[in-house]
Amino acid sequence: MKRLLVTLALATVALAAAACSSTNADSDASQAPAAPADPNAPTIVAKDMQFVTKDVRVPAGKAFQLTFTNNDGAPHNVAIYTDSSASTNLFRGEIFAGGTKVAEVPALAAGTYFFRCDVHPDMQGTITAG
Ligand SMILES: [Cu+2]
Repeated sequence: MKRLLVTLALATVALAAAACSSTNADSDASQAPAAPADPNAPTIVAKDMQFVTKDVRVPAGKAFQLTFTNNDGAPHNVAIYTDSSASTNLFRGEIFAGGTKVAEVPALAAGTYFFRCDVHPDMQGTITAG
């Protein structure tokens, strides 16, 4: 009797685990890319004259591929500066309207940086390298 209970308990755990993992797989596939899965290849999205992605994390001291998707008909880019004064530029992405482009961004030392659209400086976000 005791053995049967243990078996039942194990089976229940296994079923729960299976249900859990399949749920996770479904939600991963359907959810919006709020947080990029791969920090080495972050994605920034612009829509309705603002960045949908306002916080980006990248590895420190390592060049990374930045995917920029512009869902607007208006031209945007992603330009990275040391801080919000935008006086020292570290990377300037191509300005384009409607579409996706991938750019290679040079390594950033650990810290927090500022990014904006150079065409519309009110479009802003933060990049954290760590
Ligand atoms: Cu813009």
